[in-house]
Amino acid sequence: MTGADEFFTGVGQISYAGPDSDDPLTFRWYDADRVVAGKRMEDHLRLAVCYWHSFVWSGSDVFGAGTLDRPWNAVGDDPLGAARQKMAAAFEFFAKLGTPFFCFHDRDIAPDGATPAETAARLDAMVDEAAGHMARTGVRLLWGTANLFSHPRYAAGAATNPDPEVFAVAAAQVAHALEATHALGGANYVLWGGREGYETLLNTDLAREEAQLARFIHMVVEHKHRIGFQGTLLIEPKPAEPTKHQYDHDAATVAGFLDRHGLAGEVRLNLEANHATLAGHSFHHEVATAAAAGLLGSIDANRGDAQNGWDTDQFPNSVEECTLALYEILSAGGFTTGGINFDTKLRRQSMARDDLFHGHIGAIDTVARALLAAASLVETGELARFRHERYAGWDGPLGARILDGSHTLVDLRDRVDEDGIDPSPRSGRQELLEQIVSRHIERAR
Ligand SMILES: [Mn+2]
Repeated sequence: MTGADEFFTGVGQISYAGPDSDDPLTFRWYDADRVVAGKRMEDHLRLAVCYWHSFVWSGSDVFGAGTLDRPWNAVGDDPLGAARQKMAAAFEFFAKLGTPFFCFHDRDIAPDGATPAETAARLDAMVDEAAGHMARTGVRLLWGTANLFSHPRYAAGAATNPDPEVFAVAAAQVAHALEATHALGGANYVLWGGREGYETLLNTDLAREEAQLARFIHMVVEHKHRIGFQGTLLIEPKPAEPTKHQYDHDAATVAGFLDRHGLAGEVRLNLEANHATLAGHSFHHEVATAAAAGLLGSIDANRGDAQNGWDTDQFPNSVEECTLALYEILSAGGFTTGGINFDTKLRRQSMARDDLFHGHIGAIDTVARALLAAASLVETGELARFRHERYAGWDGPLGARILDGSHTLVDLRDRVDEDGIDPSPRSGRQELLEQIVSRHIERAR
């Protein structure tokens, strides 16, 4: 986009300039075509920009009004015109940044209408508009989702609402959002239950709400197959905020929920760094837990602030944290349909138009550098070798007979007595392993 319609004036195409570049509007580490561990960097990372924080959020917080320069938020009497203006700026940004994907909620791209029919027609119109921009720029859809938390009807949840009529409206909305995602060739569809939880147990029937949520997700699975959507369904865990407690608390909780309700094999996880910290976990823990359960789907890269407990959604800047997450992802075979979505927002005082570029460029270079370190850790196999040797006993006859069920407690008592089993403790080597990670990060070029 050029000329009068250009929104991010003064910023051109962002390109790779190498680690020694001093120009903040270049990539120092993200070199899309560079082959790392057998794949182009772009194909490993599958980077996406999120529509909501970047183009919808005005910079408002609970204490004050919007601060960001988002002229389309002054909707006036032409809400679709404003939505088109916002979308043009969004695709200008995606194209200049050079990220291959974007993500959206239905209400990010198309505003609510006065009636359900008008709301649906607006979404259809904006899906057509998006298809045009995608064809023009080559930007693809990593995932779509439905906003089931902003409208007042969802104050007590969507699928877990005490009123089945709210469930019905949410179901209609998700059917349409899934169809929109399918129409745009989305690689995944995400379910984030922003208000699927409770504020107080005094008015909450936990058993009913869990059954409702399971039924809702089964309906989404059914609809996915009915319309032939080939992408992956993902649940995004978060423990709290805005609710006091959210049912999709963390990766392990969702894994148990999926098993309990016969949904394993149909749904995987979209893991967010800041949601991990809200749950009292490291991001590394959440990614490793999902990988161990075979539920790794996609990630939302961001960070919180160590000095408060909020979901601040800041741009990631820790190469170490991202290296550990990417190490688990690469060790599990890498992303299939998933990728790295920057679920990130500017600070409220970052109100210059090019601040959105600075936030994303820093984040992209952080994950690119982490990819180099993680690939190097995987290629040399140093960590994997330690882990393999640590469990080597389980590959021997004793370990095998324990795991295949042929030994009982009594058999093991006999073995201990007769064979004189008397194991000695061995070093877990944590500090040494931490040094190995540091070395690979330092040397990643
Ligand atoms: Mn967040």
